[in-house]
Amino acid sequence: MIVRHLEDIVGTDHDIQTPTWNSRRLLLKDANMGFSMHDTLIHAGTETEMCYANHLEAVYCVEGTGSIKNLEDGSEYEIRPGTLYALTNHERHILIGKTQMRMICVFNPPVTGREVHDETGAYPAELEVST
Ligand code: 9YT
Repeated sequence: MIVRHLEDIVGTDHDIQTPTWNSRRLLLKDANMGFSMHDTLIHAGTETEMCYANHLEAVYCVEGTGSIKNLEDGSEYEIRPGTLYALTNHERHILIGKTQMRMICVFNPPVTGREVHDETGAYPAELEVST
């Protein structure tokens, strides 16, 4: 069994910072759960374009407001606490934080740790972990 608290992650190398988001990686590939789980902050007033070519991702909003635009068909959805979106077909999308949004993110396959988006908006299929 694994028991962790967000406080154990904040400020460590499992707290990944980018200009538009900050991902606190609670559970990674090395936990052998088949998924990873992150507590992510999307910064207020930002837009992030992403396309997870190598992963499926489900995202559940617990704080803040914003929207998601599906660039495959142009559809746009409001996000508020209680909203879930699941990228079932690796959709290219833009995530817009109106206020700071706190999102619980689950990735399948799990990320290994340090991933940030590459120039295509994806994470690599697998990133080597240095121990
Ligand atoms: C919600 C979202 O896609 N944010 C970008 C970061 C990513 N979810 C992560 O690595 O936690």
